[in-house]
Amino acid sequence: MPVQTPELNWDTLLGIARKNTSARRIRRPGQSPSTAPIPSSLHQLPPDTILPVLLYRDTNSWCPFCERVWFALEEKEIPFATEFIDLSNKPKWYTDLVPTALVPAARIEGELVYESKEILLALEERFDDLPLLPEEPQENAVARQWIVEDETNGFKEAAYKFLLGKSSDADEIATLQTAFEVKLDELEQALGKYPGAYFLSRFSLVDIMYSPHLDRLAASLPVYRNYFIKGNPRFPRINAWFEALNQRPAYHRVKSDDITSNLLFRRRWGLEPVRNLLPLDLMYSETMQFRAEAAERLIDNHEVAIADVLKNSGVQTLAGEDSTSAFREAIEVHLQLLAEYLLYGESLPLPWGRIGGKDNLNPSSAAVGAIALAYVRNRICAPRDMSAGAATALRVAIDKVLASLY
Ligand SMILES: N[C@@H](CCC(=O)N[C@@H](CS)C(=O)NCC(=O)O)C(=O)O
Repeated sequence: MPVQTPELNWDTLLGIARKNTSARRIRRPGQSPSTAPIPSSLHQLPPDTILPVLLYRDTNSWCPFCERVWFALEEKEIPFATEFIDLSNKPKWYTDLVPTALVPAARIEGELVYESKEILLALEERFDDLPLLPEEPQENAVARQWIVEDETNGFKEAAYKFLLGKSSDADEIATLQTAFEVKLDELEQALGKYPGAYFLSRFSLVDIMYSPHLDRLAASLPVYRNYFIKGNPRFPRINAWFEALNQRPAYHRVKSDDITSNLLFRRRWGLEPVRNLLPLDLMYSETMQFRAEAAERLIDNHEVAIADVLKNSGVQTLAGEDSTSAFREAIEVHLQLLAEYLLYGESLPLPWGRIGGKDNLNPSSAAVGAIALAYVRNRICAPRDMSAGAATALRVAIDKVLASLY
């Protein structure tokens, strides 16, 4: 028996999504980014409390150094507010305030601190609940040494030379790969110094220093250099470390998804992929919590999403101004189909049930819908717009709806 499609609109869809996820974000009408995450610790405070930390970070939430600070704030459950800095057009007040003019910077109980490492250590000093440095003095000294060596051990330099190097000379690339592998071998060894999967005998600032960089490298080296860290038998401890990080809720709040990283390196550094983008992790698309979060974001922000598709996807160039309202309607129908698919999954005869059968689909509406879906698939960024899990669930769902359009 065919499944009956309920009468759905944005409001009822939002209600259904919110029943299935507790993830919420703050709306920022007319600003970029259009939403901001809510720290998981905020509910612990009475409303209107002055938050102890203000984090200055990049508008696109791509900065790995900002991710370090956000990760620590979430792990330590410190309530904080975020101020976004547009790195392509930094405000004068920011360059006047922060000597390096870089992000991240933070106001910690009123005091300005900059440089991610200094911010992490300052948070540790002032908020001693949930410590991220070991108490045992010798291990504490090792931790501090490794944190300082982040600037001098050459890991990041070797990694990004290999990833971003423009050379097409195979020998040169092989030399850069070897230099990077030496650094990975050093990390592999360091991970063996203490028992357990982390750098020290428990999760610490050292893990936080490395995770944003290793995540981006593990996601993008396969695509741009055909080089794999994940699944590489040469690095069993690094792989076990990734698995251990995966168990931490704070990590899932702050991390990027693979596609965001992949697209970033193409857009920002003009890298040419040597193979397809990494396959989407279907685990996320099967988890209702992530599907519902993706749906909640899409539904709550649908006006912004529709305006963005109309303005930036190129769809407007297909016809004159007079088609705007028809285009708008086509985009809206397809985004609503997507939200329904996220919430109802395979139980809906998508997308045709929604519009009364395949024969009722106007070809121009389908064409505009396909553009809108393809655009949204690449446009969303994690964690700027939603968590990495939700972004992955959304991209998987878009592929599914797109595949049923033609
Ligand atoms: N050593 C700094 C590095 C920070 C950094 O490089 N931030 C980049 C964003 S990922 C930035 O602010 N770039 C803007 C610019 O270079 O003007 C730290 O650890 O905080």
